[in-house]
Amino acid sequence: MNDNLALPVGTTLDRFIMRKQEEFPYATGELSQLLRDIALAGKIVNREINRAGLIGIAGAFGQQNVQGEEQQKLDVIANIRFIRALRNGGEVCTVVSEEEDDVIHTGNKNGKYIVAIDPLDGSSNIDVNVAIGTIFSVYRRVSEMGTEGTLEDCLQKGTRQVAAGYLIYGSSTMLVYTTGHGVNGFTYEPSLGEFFLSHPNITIPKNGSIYSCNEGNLNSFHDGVKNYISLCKENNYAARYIGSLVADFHRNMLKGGVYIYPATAKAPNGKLRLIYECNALAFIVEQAGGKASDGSKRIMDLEPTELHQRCPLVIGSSEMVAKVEEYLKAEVGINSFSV
Ligand code: AHM
Ligand code: MG
Repeated sequence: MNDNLALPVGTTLDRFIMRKQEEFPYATGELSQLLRDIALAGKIVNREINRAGLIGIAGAFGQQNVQGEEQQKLDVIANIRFIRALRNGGEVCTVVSEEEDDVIHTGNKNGKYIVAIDPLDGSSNIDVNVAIGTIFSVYRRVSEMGTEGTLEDCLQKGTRQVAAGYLIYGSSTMLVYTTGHGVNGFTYEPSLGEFFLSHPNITIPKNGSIYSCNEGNLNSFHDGVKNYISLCKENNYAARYIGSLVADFHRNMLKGGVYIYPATAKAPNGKLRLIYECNALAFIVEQAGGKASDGSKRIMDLEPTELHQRCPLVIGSSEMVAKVEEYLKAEVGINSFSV
């Protein structure tokens, strides 16, 4: 699965992408360029985040997105930066973004790819200096070249992703991505303006002792989830919940653990979005040897029916995810956490 054993820690992202492309004789370089475009926008967003408190771009924007969530100024800025980079790059015909009601056509009718993106995830943590992230998925279009992308292009199953990744703006900034040949992580060196390979061939431990969920919602979880959380407590697992999906996911992938966002009374289908949050992380976790489920079904097998569709998410170490599924199955009459 992993094929970059020859590339040492410290390799720049650009060189890494170029070397990967050389391994595919018929590759045209467009996906490579697309990944570079995302990395460039990520550097710009990283800069904006780091100085947000100084230049008046912290705080609420004063509008809600299509999902009725309060937009932060940085949500809006990140959305503009990523869309601009993808438009200028030319490889992408259509973008689906958490911050936009409808699809965005870039004008690149000969672009081969569709990108689904959450430009800045973890909005509630933006103003308080806690890690936040960007999540993205890349699909090959199924519609005719030379036309605008279609809804069908954007509603492909997670199994059809050709690449997925995230940026985490944390104690350091990292880009982690997969093109289906393992997962690699790059750390940003701000004084040089470069991402360097720091975490080659990431694998997630099969089991772990960290569980991450918003336990404030416990009363409205299904019994299966409640029982699993009791098991975690009996085993003295560590409860770790940042409230930024990327950050919680990243920690659990490196250390071993499970992240759970089940159905709740407030969010009967879960809170997280299938197309630009769950599928991307599902692709990454599977490439790292882990598992992602909605409580009974594999996330990447779910059929998307709408752009901003939500689904419950259980993701992380394979044995822990399997255990949550087992506990949910034991609940009479419930095959998934959706209600
Ligand atoms: P966002 O895309 O509006 O930032 O919402 C997604 C975030 C995730 O990053 C995080 O895991 C979750 O929402 C936290 O939700 P809650 O505050 O309900 O625990
Ligand atoms: Mg989000």
